[in-house]
Amino acid sequence: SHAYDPATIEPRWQAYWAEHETFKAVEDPSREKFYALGMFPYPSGSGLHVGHPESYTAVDLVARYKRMKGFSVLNPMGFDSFGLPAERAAQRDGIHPAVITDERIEYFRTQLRRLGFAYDWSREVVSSHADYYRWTQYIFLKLYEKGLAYLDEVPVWWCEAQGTVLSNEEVVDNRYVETGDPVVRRNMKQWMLRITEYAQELLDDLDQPLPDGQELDWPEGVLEMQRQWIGRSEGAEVTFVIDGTDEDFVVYTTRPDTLFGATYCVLAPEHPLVARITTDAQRAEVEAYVEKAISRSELDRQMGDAKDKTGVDTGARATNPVNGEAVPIWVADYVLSSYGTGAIMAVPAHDERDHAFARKFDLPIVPTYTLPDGHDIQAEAYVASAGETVINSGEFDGMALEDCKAALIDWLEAEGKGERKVNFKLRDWLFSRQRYWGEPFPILHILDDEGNPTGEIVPVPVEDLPVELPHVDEYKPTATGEPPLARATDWLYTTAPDGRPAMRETNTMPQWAGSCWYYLRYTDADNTELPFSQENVRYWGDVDLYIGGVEHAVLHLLYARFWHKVLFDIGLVPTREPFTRLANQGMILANSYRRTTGKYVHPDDVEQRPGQTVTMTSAHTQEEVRTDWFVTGTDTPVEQKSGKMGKSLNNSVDPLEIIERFGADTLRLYEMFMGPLDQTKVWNTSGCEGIHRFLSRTWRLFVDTSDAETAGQLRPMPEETPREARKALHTAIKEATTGIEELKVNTPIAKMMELVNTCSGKPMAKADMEAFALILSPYAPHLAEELWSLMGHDESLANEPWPEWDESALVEDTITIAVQVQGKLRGTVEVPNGADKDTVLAAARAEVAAQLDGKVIRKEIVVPGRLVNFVVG
Ligand code: ANZ
Repeated sequence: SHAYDPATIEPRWQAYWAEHETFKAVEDPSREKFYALGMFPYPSGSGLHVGHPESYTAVDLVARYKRMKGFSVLNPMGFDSFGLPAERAAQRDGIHPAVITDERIEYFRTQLRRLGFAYDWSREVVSSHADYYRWTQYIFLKLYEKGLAYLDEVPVWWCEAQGTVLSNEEVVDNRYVETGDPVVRRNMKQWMLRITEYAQELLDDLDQPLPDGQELDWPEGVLEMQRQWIGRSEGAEVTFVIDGTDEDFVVYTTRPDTLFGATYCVLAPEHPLVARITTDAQRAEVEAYVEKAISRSELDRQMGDAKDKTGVDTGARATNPVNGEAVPIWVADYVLSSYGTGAIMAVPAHDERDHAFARKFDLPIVPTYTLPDGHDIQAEAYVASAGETVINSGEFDGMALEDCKAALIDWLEAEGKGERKVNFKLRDWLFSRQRYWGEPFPILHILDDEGNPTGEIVPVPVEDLPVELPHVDEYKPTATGEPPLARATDWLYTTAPDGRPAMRETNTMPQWAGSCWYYLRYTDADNTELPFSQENVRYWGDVDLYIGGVEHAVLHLLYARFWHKVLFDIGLVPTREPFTRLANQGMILANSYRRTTGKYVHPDDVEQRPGQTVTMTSAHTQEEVRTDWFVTGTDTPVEQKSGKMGKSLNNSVDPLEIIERFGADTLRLYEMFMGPLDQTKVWNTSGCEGIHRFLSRTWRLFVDTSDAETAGQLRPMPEETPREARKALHTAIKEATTGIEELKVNTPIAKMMELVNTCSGKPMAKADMEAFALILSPYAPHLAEELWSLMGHDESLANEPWPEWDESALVEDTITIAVQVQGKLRGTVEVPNGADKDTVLAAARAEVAAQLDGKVIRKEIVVPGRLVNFVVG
C-alpha cells in the first residue's frame, strides 16, 4: 500500500537527522543566534506523559522555524535528575538512586527521540552526573567566595517523615507541598544563600530595559508573582524608648503617617527584649505564652483568624516618639520575628490585625485621618492610603494623607527618632538538605586533635572537584540525626589542602541547584576545564525563548535569575538576565475514572454504557452520582471527572502509545491543535484521529495512492496553481509565520487544513507544493521531510529558507457591493476587486434596472468597496 505510513517514515527521518547531525548547534559568527529552551524534565518513574511534549513541541516549532529563517539555533535537552523521589524509590526497591535515575533517563530519551525533536543531543546534560555537578560545585564556590553562601543557625522547616529540612518555598500550610507530610519549626545549622542581597535588582530587572538593551518579555502573571515574592515595601524604622530605662527598640512600619495613632507596641515572642523588660507581675504569664507561641508555624501565625489573636502585656511601657504618650508593650505571635525588626507599633484604627487585637484586649483606638461618614472606628478599622486628611496628629493635622508619610519620615530623621527604610519579604535561601541524592558541598570542616570540628571552614580547591557523591547503602539520616552522607566514613574524613585533618560537609544541595545554571552548560556541554567557555557563552548569550510550566513562576525562575546575576557580576555571563522571553504552557487535563472504593481506573480500561446511579465514597464524603461509565466488561461503575494528567489520577497517556497508533507527527500536531499554548486543555485521544486524517489527506495530495502503475509516485503537478489554492497557500504561510513568531501555535494548523481542503485533491504547482511542505515541517517534520525528498531533494529541508508570503495573493478576487435605491437595499452585485467607479455603477444600475425604470437618477452615491445608492426623484 502507498497510504500515509508514519511507522516507516518517522524512524527513517529520525535516523537521518541523527546520522547527519542535522540539528547540531554551531557557534557560527556569520549568523545570528537563536537559543530556544524547554524546561528540562525531572526523570520520574512514570516517564513522560502527553502533557510534557506540549511545551517541547512549541519550543521545537520555533527552533525549526528560526533555523529556516537563517539563524544559528541552539535547541538542547537534558535531565534534572537529583531529588527526593529517586531516593525514595531507591529505598523502596533497594536499587541505588544512580541506577534508577539512569534507567529512567534512558526511557525519557527514547520517548523524546521518537517525538522527532530537533535537539542537538550532543549537548545533553544530566544534573546528577559528576561531569555536570562538578560545575554546580564550582559555581557554589564562586558564591562562597563572594560571601553569598554562609552557614547559619536558623529556624528551619523540618520534615520528620522525609528526614530533611525544606525551604520556605516548599512548605504550604505546614506541609511539604510534594508529599503532604507535616513539617515543624526547628533550629539547625544550615547553608544559606544570600539572595536578599539581590532583592532590589531581581525586582528592578523584571521591568526595566537593561543597559545592553535586554528587556524581559514574560507573562504579566509571572512578573507579578515574582514581584509579590520579593515583596518590596517602603516605610520607616522608628525608635521607641522604654519608660524608666535607657533601652529602646525599633519598629518597622509602612505607615509612619499613622504614628500618632500608635496606641500600643508589640514584640514578637522571639524578640530578645521580651525577657528583659517584662515586669515581675507579668513574667509567668509572658514566659508561658512565649514558649507556646514559638512552636507555632509562621504561616499559622500570619493566617491566624482575626478573632483568636492572642498576646500578653509585658507590663512595660514605651514612649510614642511623636506625642510623648506612654504606650503598653505587648508580646503577641501575630508579629513575626523574621520580618522587619520583629517589633511593631500598632495602629488599631487603620490596621485590621491591630484592630482585632485592640478590641480583644481593650486597647485604645485613635484614628489619624478622616473617616467616611458614619464609620464607627471602634467597631471597624478603616484602611486608606490617600484621599483623606490627617487628624489627631499635632502639627501634621490638615495635611493630605498621601503627603504625610514623607513629612513624618523627614521629621523623624531630623529628630533622630527614625529613618527611611525599605524592606523585602524575600528571605535568604535555605540551601542545604539532609539528603543523599544531591550535590555534595565542596566544603571541609577542620577538625581538632580530638576529631571534633573547630568551626573553621575551608573550601575544596577547584582542582579537586568534583567532590563525588560516595556510595552508601542506607539513605535515612543516621541515629544521631546526621545526614546519610555521614555514614560514608571513608569519604567523610580527609585532609584540608594544608594537611590538617578535616571532615566533609554532609549536607547536600537542594533539588533547585542543578536547574539554576543548566541553560549555560548547554552552550558548552563537553567542557572539561570550565563550566562553559567565555567564547561559547558569549555567542549564545541569553535564552531567547524559554517555555515551561507556570508552577516554576517563582522558585526556579527566581533562583536561576539570582545565580545568573551573580555570574554576571563576576564577569562569567554576558547578560544580566538569563531568559529574555518566557512563555508558559497550560496544564493538560484528562478524564479520570474513580471507582466507589476511591481507586482510579486507567481510561484504557473503561467503557461507556447506559447509566446507573451509584453511591460514590471518598475519604470524607458519600454522594449519589449518576454514571454511564464502567470498568470494561464488568458492572463496576466508575465516575468520570477531568483532572491534571498524572499518576495520582491514573490518567496518564504515554506519548509512545499515541506514536504507535498515529505517529509522532499526529501527536505533535494534536498537541498544538488543542488550543492556545497557555490555556488549560483536556486531552482526548480520539482527537488525534482527525489530525491523522488531515495528514493522510496531505499525503494523498502529493502522492498517488491509487492502484495505478504510478502508485507511490508524486502526482502530476500543474504549471500554475489555481488562484483559490494560491490564496489559501499564502494565507497559510502568513499564519504559520506570525503564529510561530507570536506563539499562537494552533491557528496555522487550521489554515493548513483549509489549504488542503481548497486543493481538494488537486496538487498545486511544484514550487507551491514545496512551500507547503516547508511550512508544515515545524509541526510534522517527518512527513514534510518525506514529501520534500519525494519532490526530488536529497538533503533535509531543515535548512531551507522559510517561504515568504505574497500579500497580493491574499486579496479577494471579487467583492460584493450592496445596491440601494433611496437608501433601501434592493440587491447586491459581484464586481472584480479594484474595479473602477464606472464599472461598479454600470453593474449596480443593471442590478436594480426594474426599480430605476422610468425614474430620473438625481444622485449616485458610491462608497468604494461597500455600496452604491441611487437617489431618484
Ligand atoms: C503601623 C501600621 C499602620 C502598619 C497601618 C500598617 C498599617 P508589609 O506592607 O507587608 O511590608 N509589620 C511590620 N513588621 C511586622 C512583623 N514582623 N510581623 C507582623 N507585622 C509586621 O507590612 C508592613 C506592616 O506590617 C508594617 O506597617 C507593620 O504594621 C506590620 F495603618 O505599622 B504597620
